[in-house]
Amino acid sequence: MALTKNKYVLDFVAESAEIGQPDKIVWIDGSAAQIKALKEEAVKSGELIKLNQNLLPDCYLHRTKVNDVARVEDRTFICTKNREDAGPINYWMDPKQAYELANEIARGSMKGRTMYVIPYSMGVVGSDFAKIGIEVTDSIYVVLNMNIMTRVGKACLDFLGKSEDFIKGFHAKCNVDAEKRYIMHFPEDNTIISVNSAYGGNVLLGKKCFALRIASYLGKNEGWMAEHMLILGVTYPDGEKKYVAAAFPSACGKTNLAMLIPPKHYLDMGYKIECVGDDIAWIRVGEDGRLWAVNPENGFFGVAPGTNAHSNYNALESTKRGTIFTNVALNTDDMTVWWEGLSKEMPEHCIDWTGKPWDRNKFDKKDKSTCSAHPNSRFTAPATNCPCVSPEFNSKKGVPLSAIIFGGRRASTTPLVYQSRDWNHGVFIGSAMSSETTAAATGATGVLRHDPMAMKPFAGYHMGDYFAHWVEMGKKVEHPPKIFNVNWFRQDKDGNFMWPGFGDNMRVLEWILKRCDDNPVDAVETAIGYVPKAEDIDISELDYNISDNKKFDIEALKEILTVDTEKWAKEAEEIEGYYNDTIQSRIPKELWDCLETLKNNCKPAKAEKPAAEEQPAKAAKPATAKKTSKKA
Ligand code: OXD
Ligand code: MN
Repeated sequence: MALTKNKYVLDFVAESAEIGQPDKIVWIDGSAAQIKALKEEAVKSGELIKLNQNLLPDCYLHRTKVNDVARVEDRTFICTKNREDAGPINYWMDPKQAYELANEIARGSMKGRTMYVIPYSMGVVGSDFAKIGIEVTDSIYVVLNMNIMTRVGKACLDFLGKSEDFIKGFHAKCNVDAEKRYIMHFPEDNTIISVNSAYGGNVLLGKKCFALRIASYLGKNEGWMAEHMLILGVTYPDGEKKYVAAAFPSACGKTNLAMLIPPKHYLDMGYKIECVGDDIAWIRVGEDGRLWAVNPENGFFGVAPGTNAHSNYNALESTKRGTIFTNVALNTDDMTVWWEGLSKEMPEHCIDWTGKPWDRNKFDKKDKSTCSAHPNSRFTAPATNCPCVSPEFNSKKGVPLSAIIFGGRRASTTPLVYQSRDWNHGVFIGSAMSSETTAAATGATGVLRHDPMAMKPFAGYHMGDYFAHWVEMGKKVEHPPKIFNVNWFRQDKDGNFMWPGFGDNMRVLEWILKRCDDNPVDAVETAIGYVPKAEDIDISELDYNISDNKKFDIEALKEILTVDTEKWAKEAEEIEGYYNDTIQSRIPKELWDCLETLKNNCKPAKAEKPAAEEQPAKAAKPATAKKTSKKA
């Protein structure tokens, strides 16, 4: 029975049913009884495998088809009336043509199946940030995952009332035919259509499709921001709390940073990290002139491989109950799950992610095809399971941001951390981000590509307009957060990671937040921005072997803080090429000015000048075209 009288919702459901032609329509009220019954049905049909309920209560395993394991960026479309508005780095399709194509593919595909109607809210139901979505789908897996990742049920419809203001999402699994797979967004119609996939990022329509692509478009028009960012809180020994948002590309450690456990001596002093979100931030200007952020999601859709008690204890704990695992291995000895990196010991009897017996003796860590779990295998876990979930997780007004951090995987060039000179320079740094690709999307991994603000796959409109929106937001915020860039992935000449990462990133976070104080710690002004003095990063009790014969020490720290102006001159050229050849138009003048400053700062004559007196560089100092390059 329909859970609402809202005419617009009823019309959307009726139109969807006309296309899909399901045997049955079931409205999801989100009640425990309904969810339990759906899990039982999915176990019966083989869509879910019930795991050991003593060791992993209410946990299940799901396997996707082997052709359907990641986001498909080349089949993801922004369908705007005007092609230019989708911009040069989104795939575009004419909306009329897109609707026709999708309808033709989906027509009759739900025959013999049930169509579920999921009313959900991104953000705490009833808060100023919250937005309602209705997803129809013929997949129980989608219903169960959406029930973890979003706030689902009748309360969302009650909040919506008679309004037309909701995002329509139509998902039909069809035959999971990769050649007919389309993820289509119609930002001008508040509509999303996804056909022929059952992989999370393509079908949990509240996540990437709504909370990033459609929301970024809404944010531009309504004066707020939807970003691919984690949000974390740092509690100081005296109880003070500060919040940070950080944008890293997919599978580059957002979940790890969001839940980090500080090194022991920080814990002993009383420092604590709390997780508000691990993937998406919706950000608005608060009445106090600061930026306030919420995590619109309700769970974590985290990458499993590499997650263990050392790399991310809190994430692992979050998966211990009420979790759906996708494409990990099944340990048949005790009906638990396993993935590469979970433990040193590999299970003796295991079914791999494709459903075949796995022989640990054939495992070769250099050959991904020998892995038991898919490199992009996932866990969908409720946020409230997380031992360090922030008390502000359900806050209706969000948390105020002191800092925004950008970062990517860069083997060289980019130092461990640096700070922008001001907001616009920070926007420039975000716009110029590049990172090595990962298994989160189909295609080659480890290839360096531009990923501005980690939003390349997620900005629902022209990237030049998106940069301009950032610049505009800067004008609206009286007390903007400071903007930083980090790189945990610098390598030595033998390819060893030079920074330990994980919990030790706390040391960098501490410096970042000190730079946000009224009396910030000093920094060195370089060609690219403010870099820490090595002695200002706390490396006490840091015990890390870069390689068998090299331990991490202050010299190694100095090395990863180095700004090589020759390399940066090349980087500036590269950024200019990206602006001109890829983004092409609509890039705001403020960013061109920053690029010009970078180019000037890296000119050999200037770079070779003897370093001038060091500046007690106040973060709030207005941007100057200062040309000296100093080493930390
Ligand atoms: C994700 C992604 O799943 O970015 O969060 O791909
Ligand atoms: Mn993501």
